[in-house]
Amino acid sequence: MVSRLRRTLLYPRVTLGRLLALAVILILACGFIGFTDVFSFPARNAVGDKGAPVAGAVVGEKRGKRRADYQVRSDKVERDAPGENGQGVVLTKDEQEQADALFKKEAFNIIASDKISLQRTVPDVRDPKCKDIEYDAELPTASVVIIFHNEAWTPLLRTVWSVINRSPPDLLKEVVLLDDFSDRDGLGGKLEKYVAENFDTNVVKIVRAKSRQGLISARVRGAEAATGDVVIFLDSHCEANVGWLEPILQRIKESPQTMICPMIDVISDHSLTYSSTGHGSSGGFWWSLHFKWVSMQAAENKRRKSNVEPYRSPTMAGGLFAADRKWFFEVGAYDEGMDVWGGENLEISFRNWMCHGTLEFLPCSRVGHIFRASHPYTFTGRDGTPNKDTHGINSARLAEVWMDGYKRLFYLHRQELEKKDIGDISERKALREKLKCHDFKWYLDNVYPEKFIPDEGVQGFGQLKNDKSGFCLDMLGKDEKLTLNIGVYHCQGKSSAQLFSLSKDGQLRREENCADVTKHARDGEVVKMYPCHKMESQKWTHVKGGEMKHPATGLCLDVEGVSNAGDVVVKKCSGSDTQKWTFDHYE
Ligand code: UD2
Ligand code: MN
Repeated sequence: MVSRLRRTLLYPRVTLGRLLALAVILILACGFIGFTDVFSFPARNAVGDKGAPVAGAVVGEKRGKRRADYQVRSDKVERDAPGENGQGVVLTKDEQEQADALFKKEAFNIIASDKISLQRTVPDVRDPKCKDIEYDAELPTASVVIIFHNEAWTPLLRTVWSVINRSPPDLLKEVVLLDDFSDRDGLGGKLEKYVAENFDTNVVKIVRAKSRQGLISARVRGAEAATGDVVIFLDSHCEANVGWLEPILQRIKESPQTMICPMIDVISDHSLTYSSTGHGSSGGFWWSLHFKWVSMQAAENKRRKSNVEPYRSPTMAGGLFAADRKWFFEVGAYDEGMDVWGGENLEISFRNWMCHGTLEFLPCSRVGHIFRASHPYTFTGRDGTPNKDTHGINSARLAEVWMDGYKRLFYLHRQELEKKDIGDISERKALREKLKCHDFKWYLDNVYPEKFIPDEGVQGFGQLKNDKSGFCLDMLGKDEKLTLNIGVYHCQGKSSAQLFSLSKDGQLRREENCADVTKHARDGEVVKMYPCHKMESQKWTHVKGGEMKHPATGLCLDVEGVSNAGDVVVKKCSGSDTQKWTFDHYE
């Protein structure tokens, strides 16, 4: 193509066709240069010669459309520097020892992080179709609120740089760095100096809380300081990917009561490798009110025409989401009676759904997050209580305000909280009244019909007892995220470890896992819990006081020869007393 064009230009044999072609090329070229800023787009939010844009933000602005491909790359970072393109960092033996020693305090590999440029690039892990989507040139503006308490320097600044370098300047109103009363070295004057030297301080603003707020109130302080149309919250150890912002703003422009979560990619806490979380994950919860990743709801999967479309999620993980700023406050911001950490993610999810909003995950918007196994800060409450169970108390507040009768399922897991002082919740109850929100049953029926309710619409539930031995089925305190054997234990009364249900379609199950026996099982085989599916290895038949039979193998649940805290087995059905079972409740 190029050589043909050159030949044409060098040896012009003027024909009408060629003249016309040349005219079209000229018009297109002028339009392109005139309508876009590809060659002149400065890194407007950064000060000085910090970077060069590699792609234009506004493509064909005159046509009112743009693509999500804005990215500034620092001239000063070598392409093969440690961690570039989201690679992990390999440490020397000495460095690794240092990192290991610091891991407990920092909860991640700070030595690896410190070796990586604050402006490293990350792999564009979006579905390629995302790059073809056109967004409006005119979009609402964003305030990105990054809250932090004693965050390490490099993850914090890398979060800021990733936002600055990968957000079109015309859409990024500001970055609010909300310091939740940190007392770590470097986060005071040094941070101010760094921000002043490296960013436009009209864009990157530091706001300091005067006392420790906890992450929930800290976010509200951040949103109060924000002035953009849309407020986007990020944890202080994130990396925004290419094109992360445009889809969020487009969706909120179309639907201001929708809260939006970008896909949360994983930055390894050990190597700092950036990797894609894959596709189709959605937010759920355990009845203990811990957040849980689940697969996309079947109805959403069916409804969507393309896998780059946004999809509805029953809940969010909490840290990374966007809302129309006015709507965020209208729908009640957060429950500021919640302290330090935990529970607010499910609270805002239930509340937004129940009070006439929606919640969506956006496959084309991706932000990495360092998932840490512990917290690099104390859990001292605002009332001075050290090591406060803030997740428990915050969750009890949410259960009391939003879950109606279903709070019974939470208290089954957290009996000790039922009588605990959880503070005043009258304001939150008044909010629910004022907004005329739906009830929790509406939420379960309409937003999360896939959520299993252990004591509704089942054949039987409660403890499953064998009278002969006095044993009940029991998970024996094992981690149910792992596949494991079902045990038996002396019946304990009301205990979440002994709560089982027999569903209408014959699953002997807990919240997520079902009792499973393979068809090759032999007499005396143990029974395992696996994620529920509808296949025959997980089907059981039972009548009150009788056997619990697994028709696919013809075997029956049995405690013969099993001792306390041992594993329950399946044996040839014999009608023996060790094969007779009774639930507390039958429907
Ligand atoms: C997850 C969320 C987190 C929050 C939490 C439940 C993601 C990726 N993260 O835990 O945002 O919703 O669940 O509460 O979904 N911080 C303060 N003040 C404090 C404590 C923490 O400002 O008193 C900051 C902290 O510096 C960080 C953010 O809050 O930027 C979240 O804390 P985290 O990263 O320890 O929480 P995480 O990711 O384990
Ligand atoms: Mn986090």
